[in-house]
Parts: sequence; C-alpha cells; structure tokens
Amino acid sequence: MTWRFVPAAALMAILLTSLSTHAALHSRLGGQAYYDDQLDITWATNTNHISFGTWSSRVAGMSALVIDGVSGWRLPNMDVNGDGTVEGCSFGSGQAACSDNEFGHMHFYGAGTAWNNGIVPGNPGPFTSLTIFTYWSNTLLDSTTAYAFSMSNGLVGAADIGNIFGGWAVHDGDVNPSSIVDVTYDSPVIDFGPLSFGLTELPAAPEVTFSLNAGTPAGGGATSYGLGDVLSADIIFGDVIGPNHLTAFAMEVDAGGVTTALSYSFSPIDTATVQGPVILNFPFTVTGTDIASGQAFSYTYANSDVTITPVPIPEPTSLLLLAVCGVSLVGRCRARRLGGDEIHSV
Ligand SMILES: [Ca+2]
Repeated sequence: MTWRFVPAAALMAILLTSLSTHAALHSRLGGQAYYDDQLDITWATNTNHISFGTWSSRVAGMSALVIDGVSGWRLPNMDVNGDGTVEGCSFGSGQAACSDNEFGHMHFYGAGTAWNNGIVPGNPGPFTSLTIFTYWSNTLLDSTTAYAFSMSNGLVGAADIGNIFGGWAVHDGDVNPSSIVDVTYDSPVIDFGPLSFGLTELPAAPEVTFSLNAGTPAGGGATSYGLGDVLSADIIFGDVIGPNHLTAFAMEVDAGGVTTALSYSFSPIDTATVQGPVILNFPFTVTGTDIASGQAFSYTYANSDVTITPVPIPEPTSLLLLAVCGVSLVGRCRARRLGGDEIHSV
C-alpha cells in the first residue's frame, strides 16, 4: 500500500484570525443560528427545532439534527466545568461563575454583561419559539434524573428523565467553518471480496468533503482536529451517502501546512446493500461485509489529494492572514501574494 501526495494539486491554506470578544450574538447559517462569543457556543435560532419530549428522546433528537448541513448539536450544558455543582447565576455570584451554566448565562446575561438582562420568552432577541416551559439540559444528576431550566424565571431544577420538556439545540464553538477539506482518491484496487454498496465497478475518483472549525493548536504552529471540530461531512460511495454518519475523525496539520495524519470513519445506517461500520481511512481503504453474499471485502485507493480551503469569517473587523503552502511529503512551503492580502509563509 502506498501513500502519495500530489503536490501540484494539493494546496494547503491555514486561516489565522484575530477576533476580539464583543459580548454579542452573531448570525450564522443564514440566520438559523447565533454564535455566542462569550460562551464560545452557537445556539439554534429556533428554540423548538426538535420540539418537546423526554430527556432521552431529546438527546437522540440532537444527534440526528442537521441545520444547514451542520450536525453535532447537543442540549445545553448546566455544569460546564464538570464539578458536579450547577450554578444558579443569582445576583452577586458574578458573570464568570454563571458561565458554568449555559442556560443560566443565556437567561441572566444573554448577549450582554448586565445581570438579569438576558434572553427570556418576553424578550427573546433573535430567537424564535422560546416558551415559558422548562428545557432539558445535557447534565445528568444521576442515571434517572437530569437538570432542567426555566427560561421564564431562571429556576434550576432536577427532574425525572421521563418528563416532557423542551430541547434547545446548541453547538460547541462557532459553526461558521474555518476551512473546507476536500479529499479525493484515485487508482482503485479490489483487494479481495465482491463489489458491495450496489456498485457494478469501483468509482474512479471518489471524494470526501469536510467543513471544519478552527481546530486546536498542537504546539510548534501545528493544528489538530478531532471529531468535535467537524461541522459537516459528505461522502458519496455507491449507496453510501453522507453527511450525518461520521463516527471518527483525526487530522494533524503541521506548521508548514502539511497534512501529517488524517483518518476517519463513517458508520452509515444499514441498508439493503450496506452494513456498517464502513471504515474509510487515508489512504482510502473500504472494508466491510457484503450483506447480499455475506463475504468480506476490501478496496484500496492508492493515491490521495488533500485540498484545504479557508472560509472567511463574516466579521467586518476580522484580520485574515492566509498562508498557502504546497503539500508534499517533504513539506515544501512557499509564500504567495493573492488579491492584495498579505500572505505570510508559516
Ligand atoms: Ca459546575
């Protein structure tokens, strides 16, 4: 098995941004969500996307929710620091302490910094369908009891998970993607087994596309990305069609813009011809068991290209520094000047 980059086609761009915190809600996904720059999370505009239900059903609803192509939604967290204590955000406890409770912070501070001046049903700001009823958090007290919050009066409670409460979707970080990653493959080989996925031949040049947030600095100018950094993922391979079944993702980009590691897997829901999990890696290997014949199969694409395209963040005051580097195994990197923007080699 070989692993070959094609430098001429593989461009890597790293987006470096300089953004300040404004204590504001920023429209995202065409107004379908708002980024809360104080808590560094994004709230769905429609507070009733998945309606009311039991705690378990709201958790399941979040995992299936896709808004404008973005998955990875969850219930709000009422114990962000995980110390087992839920902050009530009472007067005098302070805004910093209140940020431990995402619901409490939204209710008492909202987009601002003044206590008791937040988002409530009578003053919902940009949010829709905000009701006086109770909302589930993702914070469990024990196996049968979860914390819940009243956006009407700011009361914290713990209730049996069988209760019917609301489910307001939030997402870690900013859902505006920082970059789009396209991975394309060619030179397919059937290692063994039958053709599956409803295919009559292996696709000549399949493509996988991810949109990612800014990732995490990994030291020395490198950046690492995990499953939580993936905002959306798309793949078409026979009758395997994304985007909502990505189960693992890990990518490392070094300071020179070279992708030094990339692996991921999809576990699509079983269909007549697909039985998950289907493991796709880099280079592109596809393994599984064909349902029709019961035989194991393995396919490999010998060649891989990675293209990472930065996505400008819609902030008028943002400073964008783009570094464009040729990707190769020896880490070739060059500085460019594009459209008047200042480009720095990294
Ligand atoms: Ca806590």
